[in-house]
Amino acid sequence: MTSSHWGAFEVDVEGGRIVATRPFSEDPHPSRIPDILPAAVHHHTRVARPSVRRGWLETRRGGGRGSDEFVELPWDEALDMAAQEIDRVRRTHGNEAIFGGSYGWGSAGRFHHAQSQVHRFLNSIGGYVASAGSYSTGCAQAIMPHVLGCNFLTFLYEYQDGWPTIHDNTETLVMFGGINAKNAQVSMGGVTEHETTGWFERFAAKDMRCINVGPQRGDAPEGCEWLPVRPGSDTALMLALAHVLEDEGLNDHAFLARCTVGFERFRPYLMGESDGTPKSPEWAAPICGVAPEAIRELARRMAATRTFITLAWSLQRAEHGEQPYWMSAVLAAMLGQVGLPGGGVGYGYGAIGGVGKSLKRVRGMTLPQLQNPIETVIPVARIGDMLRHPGEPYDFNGRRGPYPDIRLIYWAGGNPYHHHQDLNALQEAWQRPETIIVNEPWWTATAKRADIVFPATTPYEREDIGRTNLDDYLFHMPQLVPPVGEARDDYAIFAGLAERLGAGPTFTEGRDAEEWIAGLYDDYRANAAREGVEVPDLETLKERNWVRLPVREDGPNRRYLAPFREDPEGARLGTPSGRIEIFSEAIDGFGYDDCPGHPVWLPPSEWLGAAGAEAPLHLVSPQPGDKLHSQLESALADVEGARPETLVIHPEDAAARGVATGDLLRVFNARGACRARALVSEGIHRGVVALPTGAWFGDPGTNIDPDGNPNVLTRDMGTSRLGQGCSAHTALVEVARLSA
Ligand SMILES: Nc1nc2c(c(=O)[nH]1)N[C@H]1C(S)=C(S)[C@@H](COP(=O)(O)OP(=O)(O)OC[C@H]3O[C@@H](n4cnc5c(=O)[nH]c(N)nc54)[C@H](O)[C@@H]3O)O[C@H]1N2
Ligand SMILES: Nc1nc2c(c(=O)[nH]1)N[C@H]1C(S)=C(S)[C@@H](COP(=O)(O)OP(=O)(O)OC[C@H]3O[C@@H](n4cnc5c(=O)[nH]c(N)nc54)[C@H](O)[C@@H]3O)O[C@H]1N2
Ligand SMILES: [Mo]
Repeated sequence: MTSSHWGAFEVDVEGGRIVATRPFSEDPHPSRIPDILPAAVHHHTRVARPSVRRGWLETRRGGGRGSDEFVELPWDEALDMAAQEIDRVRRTHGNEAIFGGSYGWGSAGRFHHAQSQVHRFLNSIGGYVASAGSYSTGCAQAIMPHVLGCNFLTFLYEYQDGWPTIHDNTETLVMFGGINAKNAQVSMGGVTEHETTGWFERFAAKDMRCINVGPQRGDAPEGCEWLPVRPGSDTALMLALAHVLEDEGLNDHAFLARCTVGFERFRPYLMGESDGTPKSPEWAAPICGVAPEAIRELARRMAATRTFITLAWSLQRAEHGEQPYWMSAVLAAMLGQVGLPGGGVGYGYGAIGGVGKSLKRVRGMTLPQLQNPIETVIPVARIGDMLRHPGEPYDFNGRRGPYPDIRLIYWAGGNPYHHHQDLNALQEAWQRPETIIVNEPWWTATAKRADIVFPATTPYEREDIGRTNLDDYLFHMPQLVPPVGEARDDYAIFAGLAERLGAGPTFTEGRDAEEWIAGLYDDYRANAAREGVEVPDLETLKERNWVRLPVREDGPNRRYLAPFREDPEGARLGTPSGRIEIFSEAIDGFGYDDCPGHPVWLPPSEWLGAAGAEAPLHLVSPQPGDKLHSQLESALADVEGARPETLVIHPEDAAARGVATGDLLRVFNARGACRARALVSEGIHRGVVALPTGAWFGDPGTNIDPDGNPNVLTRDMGTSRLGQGCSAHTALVEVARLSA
């Protein structure tokens, strides 16, 4: 038995190979993702030995990444070479020239957490340029503290209502972007009991009205109502709902006066007094594609019942993603239910399986990362800009500063050629640094575009502990099979480099992996005891393989907005005013035209309202249902008919292009092109197409990405100067049938 980001599963091993996986008995709705695992772990695309790109080996130059062949070297030689190069760069240019942001999910397991390992290593040798935020919620992490006054991730995981509270209290659940059981399959660090589907069965049984507001019917479980809206237009719809509340006297002015600031600065915009455009249902209808009467009916319903508004993270993974997030809090405040059980607003239910679980938290099992002497940090999704514009200033959440001049990139546990937008542009910018080093189990597009590749083990080839505060299980993850090829653990790779760079003792503290795991485990166990949670000792856990911890609690997630609602003065929020900020003096003071002092409707540069003949369809690129991002893709791509990826298209758009289900397509815009396989469906808004992420980016030199990676089409731009998040969902494309 082992744990993973997609849950726990049993593993059958024969002759040193994983031959099958089976669901964990305690999981009511196990994920099917592990089915493909045996084929992936032993796949021919595993990196067998340390490998160095021939062009770099011969010239030490950056050009040619992605097209050169690789030369395999013995470990010692490759480690010597990498250490010498890191040393050269830090001596010549300083540690400020090393980018170690190294974003990505890597794998579950606490000690062998690749990001912690690479950050600890780089800190032990003088530091690195880090990245802040995430592709998941970077924009929300910037905007929401201005509005709600607390760290967004703390709000998500500790303050929002849990499923039981929603079940017991909510009458109307309005889900912008849906609540998706497919996405709740995974959760960072593990999700043992997959609960989302079960909760929706219970919601249906008690006649909770669940409304999925978004471009795809399938974003919410069956039985939910679907209110189709155009992508990128949610803010307009929310403004119109707010307009109805104000217009019809349903706005809770008493709550606004007690618990918010700035409604009087927002109201003239809402009612059209400041710009001559009332944000009425008639105004919003052509923008979002929802009829005025349906908007009115929804607003009245929301005011008349206990209403919980939820937003998928996807809404802020788009240009001006700050606006729907901010506006949702304003709408919830106008309804006056913020802080009531099962009322108000919450974010990311269904985005990952851990959101909504009501659990007591215990700190620990985290590898200390040491201090980073380098203070330069970029917003994570701005890596392309950083490489293109060294030394040039950019704005981020009220600060302005230059991008660093990066000479060396180290990546472990992430796949930028999966996660970044406009991959053709990234590939060009990627040629600039002098050296790129990657630790990877598989020959991903990122590994193929590196200069030095170290083969890393997968979790099944090493021992670890599985735990997260978003789950109530604790796992011993035994080593199940020997390392594939000559793969080594990230810890061993970094220990080898640190030693060569004179930082061996700082990095390892004289401990091997087993000693680290035992030490981290004991600290965690002591923390748990202080919290009154009994955790078995490591030997007992090893024998039992897993335990369920007594950390479930009903409604612990009510410790922020509920007390604030009761006593706004005594339990002030962390905003400058101590209240929910409908108008933010701080944001207004930044002077950003792309994120002014209160929520506004700002049309994105690419959406159906701006569609032209060249690119008439809005592309959304959601998470894949059959895997986690680009992981396990090598084996999935082998399945007959699985690639290129499936693109969902509305029947009218398909008919206009002579496209039928199963047809091979070319999906394209000015940034690039990929292949896809058509699935014609009524479950998608007309004018919208959906192509999941996760297909591996192809080799350079093809003008059409063969397997269907949507990031050849997406736009690489910040959400705004405030959030600088990833704008993956803002893209227009055209689709055509490919012959044969
Ligand atoms: N168009 C579009 N793009 C998106 C998104 C979108 O919605 N649309 N979503 C974005 C989001 S939210 C995210 S989080 C990102 C995800 O992007 P990533 O997190 O970068 O994607 P993964 O495929 O999970 O990459 C993890 C990599 O780590 C490797 N790995 C696994 N275990 C280990 C290990 O132990 N050691 C080492 N060294 N490597 C290991 C895996 O093989 C894999 O290549 O994508 C973003 N990109
Ligand atoms: N199986 C699986 N699950 C995953 C992942 C995975 O790779 N595989 N990745 C995980 C990660 S890292 C993250 S961050 C989360 C992401 O969780 P989310 O951000 O919630 O998920 P997405 O799949 O990007 O988007 C969900 C839906 O939002 C809709 N949508 C897109 N744009 C808009 C819009 O403008 N308005 C509205 N109303 N709807 C819109 C799309 O139809 C899409 O299907 O998922 C996690 N879960
Ligand atoms: Mo994410």
